[in-house]
Amino acid sequence: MPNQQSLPFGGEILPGDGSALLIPDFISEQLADEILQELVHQISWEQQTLLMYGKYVSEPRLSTWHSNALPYTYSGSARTPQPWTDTLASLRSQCEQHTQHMFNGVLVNFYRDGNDHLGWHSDDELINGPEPLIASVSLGAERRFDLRHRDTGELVSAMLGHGSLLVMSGLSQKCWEHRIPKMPRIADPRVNLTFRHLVVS
Ligand SMILES: O=C(O)CCC(=O)C(=O)O
Ligand SMILES: [Mn+2]
Repeated sequence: MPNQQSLPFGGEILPGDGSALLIPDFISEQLADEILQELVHQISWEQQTLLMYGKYVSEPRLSTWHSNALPYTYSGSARTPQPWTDTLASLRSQCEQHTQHMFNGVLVNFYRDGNDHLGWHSDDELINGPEPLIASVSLGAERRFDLRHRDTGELVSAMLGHGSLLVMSGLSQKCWEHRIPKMPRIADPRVNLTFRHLVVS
């Protein structure tokens, strides 16, 4: 696995087949501190159970799905939409202004410590559209984000720090998988918000 010192600090992190653009200081430290505290304490966190290889397993993190009315189904599990809070709507506007794209839902993940994680996957469900643009805001503990090319197996990693924004677009979901690996030495919590535009017919 990559040495953390050698990981890119901002800019484009993919060598091709899509884009993943990292902006490390998207939100000021003070505002990021306030939003993190609010989200950790005010969201009614849920722990999803998924059916995997015939067995029910609890996701190793907490999460919620917020949108006007659209349910979101991934790995066979439909998320009931929660309303937008003022803070989530304000973050959405900041992401919309920065990316010049509209978002109609946000999946919020709460990694309680370094044992919480997210396995290899792509956000390639049909409802995301063919080449989705996803704005991913990170707050709290810095965690490593790995990407793996589906055909070549090439690995790329970056550290996602407090207040950063990662914008994934183009072929990034079709050609690459991504994950947040376990980092058991990390004791602090992290919240990640992925703003998405679900395509409804
Ligand atoms: O926590 C992260 O940075 C990634 C979240 C993610 O990939 C997802 O919610 O689909
Ligand atoms: Mn994802």
